[in-house]
Amino acid sequence: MPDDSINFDKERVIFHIDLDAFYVEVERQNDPNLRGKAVVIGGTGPRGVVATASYEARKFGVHSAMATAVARRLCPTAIFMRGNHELYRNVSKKFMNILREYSPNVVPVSVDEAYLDMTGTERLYGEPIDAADTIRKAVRDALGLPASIGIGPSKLVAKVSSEHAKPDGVFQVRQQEAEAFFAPQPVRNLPGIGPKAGEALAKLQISTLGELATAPIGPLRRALGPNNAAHVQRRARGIDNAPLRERVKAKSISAETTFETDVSSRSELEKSLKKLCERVGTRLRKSGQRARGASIKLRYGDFTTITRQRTFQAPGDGDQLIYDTAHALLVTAMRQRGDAIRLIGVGVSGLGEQAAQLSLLDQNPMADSDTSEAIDTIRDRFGSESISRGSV
Ligand code: DCP
Ligand code: MG
Repeated sequence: MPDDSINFDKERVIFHIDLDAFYVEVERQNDPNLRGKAVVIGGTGPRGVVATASYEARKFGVHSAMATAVARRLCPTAIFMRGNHELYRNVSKKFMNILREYSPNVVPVSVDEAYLDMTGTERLYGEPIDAADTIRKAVRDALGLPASIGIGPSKLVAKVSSEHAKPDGVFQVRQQEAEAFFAPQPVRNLPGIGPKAGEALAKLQISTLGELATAPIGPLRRALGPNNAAHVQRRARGIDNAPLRERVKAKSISAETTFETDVSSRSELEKSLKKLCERVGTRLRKSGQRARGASIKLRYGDFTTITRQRTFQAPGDGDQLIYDTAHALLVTAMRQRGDAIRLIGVGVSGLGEQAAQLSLLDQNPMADSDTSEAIDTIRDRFGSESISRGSV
């Protein structure tokens, strides 16, 4: 079937389900005092970053990935707390298992988000809207968590619809409605259009999906890449024939920056390193995985490139852990060669959910201490394994 031919009669029924303010709602299950209040979860130290905020806090402009210090300024009355990632991962597993009772084809995409193929389930669950309410109720009854569901003929339309379903709702868009539904939305609402693509499009005076859909292809090719432009333009019209299951879980996650002019100042390099570590850490936690180690990449002014990596004492997903490891690697590398740097990158590898086997040890408050026996136990159990398996 050519990419943009649509068969309206045989529309698929795809659900995109996403839990509302996931970390916050899990915390509210444990502590009802948090209900109805502005709650911000994330790093609470001076370098902390917001993982998520309750909808009450979002009204003040607080959002994911913002510095916690900024969030405190915007919403000083909010309750700030560090998260319990182990708990969220366990809840996430239960959530996915509930979904599997309703469709044999469930594709988790992050800790609190999945696609379900509900095509042909009408006889079992009725109209898609009713099936969605049944699933939302099942999640609410079992876990106490609010969920939103977008329904569409494709993953793309379902995903964009679920944003409109939030919070705690259902929103359905059929294929013949998709183009009109997409047209007025800002380009950044299209999954795959990040800050860079958004900026490139703004330079072409393209701010909505309707404008993107009808823009001349030449400049778009230059802005989005020659192979990408036509594909993005079809998606901007709400056309997506991608199968449900296509993404392989990443084995590593990395981010890098090229400086406009080469940098040799340590403090400036540390600043960039910190940002990169947070970006990588966010993506890692969203994937619901942990890493066994971190690496850095440095390219010098003469284009020679080095990479250095180190295994964590125990698998983890914290920004601080990634930063501390990457920073130690940077300091060592700079001692070996102090030349100005053109590009700096950070990565995490050895990703897996198996790392969560550490749960019991994790809850040991001693596990934070380098000298604790718990850490030694972890080293014994996981140190050699991580070496023999390499990146899983
Ligand atoms: N998360 C994170 N860092 C980010 C984004 C998210 O640690 N930059 C974590 C916290 C979130 C969870 O992932 O609770 C799920 O991410 P969502 O984007 O689905 O955000 P929420 O579920 O919190 O809110 P909502 O989906 O209602 O917008
Ligand atoms: Mg969510």
